[in-house]
Formats: sequence, C-alpha cells, structure tokens
Amino acid sequence: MQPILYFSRNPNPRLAVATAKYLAAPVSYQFAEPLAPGQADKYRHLNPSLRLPILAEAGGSLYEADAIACRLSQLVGSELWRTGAELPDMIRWLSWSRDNFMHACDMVHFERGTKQRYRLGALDEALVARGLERFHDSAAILDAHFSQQDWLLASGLSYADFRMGVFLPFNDVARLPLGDYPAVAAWQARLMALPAWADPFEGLSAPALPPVG
Ligand SMILES: N[C@@H](CCC(=O)N[C@@H](CS)C(=O)NCC(=O)O)C(=O)O
Repeated sequence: MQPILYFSRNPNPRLAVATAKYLAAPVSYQFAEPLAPGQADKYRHLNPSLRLPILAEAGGSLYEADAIACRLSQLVGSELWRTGAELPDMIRWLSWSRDNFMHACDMVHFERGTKQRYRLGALDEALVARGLERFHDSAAILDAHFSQQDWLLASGLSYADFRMGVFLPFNDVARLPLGDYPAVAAWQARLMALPAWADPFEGLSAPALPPVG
C-alpha cells in the first residue's frame, strides 16, 4: 500500500504536503475533513485528535506534522530531517519555534484567520496584542540569526525552516509585521522561492479555505 497523506489547506497539513512535495515522497494525497459533520468516525482510528495531517501506512498511522516529516525523510533517505551531527541543533529550533516565533504567529493567525474562517467567536484584541508582543521579541532573535546565515542550520535548508515558517504563507490574513525584520523577510522570500513551499497544493484536489470575515 502506498502511504496516504491526509491533508487540508490549513497550516499544519500544508506544512506536511509541502514537505512531501519537496522530498518527492512516494505518497498519495487525500483531502480530508475529520471535523466536518459525520466525518469523525472515518478518522478517529487514524488520529484520535481528529486533526490533520495524518500519514497512513500499511504498518499504521502517524499524526503530527513533525513526526510525518521525520518519517517522509526516512522514506526517501533525505537529510531534510537531519540524522547526523546537526540533529540536536535542528531539534533545538523545532522546540524553540513552538514556544516562541511559531507560537506567536499561531496566536495572531488564530485570532485573525482561523477564528474568522470557521466562525469560532469574536476576535480577541488582547490575544492579538500578546501574540504581536511575542512576535516582536522572537522575530528580533531570528532577525539577528538570519543576518548571519541564510537558513536556521549552518549547512542549509532543513525541516526546521519549514516548521518555523509554517504560518507565514497565511500572512495575508495574519498581517504580522514581517517588514520590521528584513533578515526574517528575506528568509521567508527564500522559502517562497521553493516551488514546493510556494504552492504545495499544485495538482491536488482540495477546496479553497473558507474566506475570512
Ligand atoms: N500539532 C499538530 C496540529 C494539527 C492541527 O492543529 N491541525 C489543524 C490544522 S492547522 C486541523 O487539523 N484542522 C482541521 C482541518 O484542517 O480540517 C501538528 O503539528 O500536526
């Protein structure tokens, strides 16, 4: 059985699809909506959290975009997910992103994007302000880093860059002030120059996200 990557156009599934496309991983892509009415029973055995992405293989299913990226790298023998001396540094950035830059982006994107798309309640300006404060703190640290080198790791692009940047393709709705951090903006432009990152859904069948507002 060829592995199946279940995805939607939301940030974490987008990250998994971009990773799979970048790696030319031998998977088939299947749009899914586990949270839609009547769909949960189809996905609960694959991911009890009913979230995407999910990678279903003959040996079982895997969820969480980072775990899937690790598995896809294994499948194709890529160092996008480092296996050698740089692995601790890569894990450092994955971990840091979750508490800092990516978390800040997530807070703001959730209020201005996800909540509005899916009618999850009124925008909370206090949460946006807290997210923006964290964004500024963490973007300043990243800006200093990217003033020294093009990618998070010294040797070049790694999965950590994808994870760190997961919300930036949604900045039309999140409106994070990337322009205040020129080295971060330049790094984001380098990511966007990768076709798999710029348009991971090319050739895939998936409805557009609901509009914001
Ligand atoms: N920690 C999980 C987060 C997964 C998650 O929150 N997925 C969201 C999209 S970002 C989801 O499944 N939303 C429902 C959907 O897209 O249909 C990961 O890294 O994969």
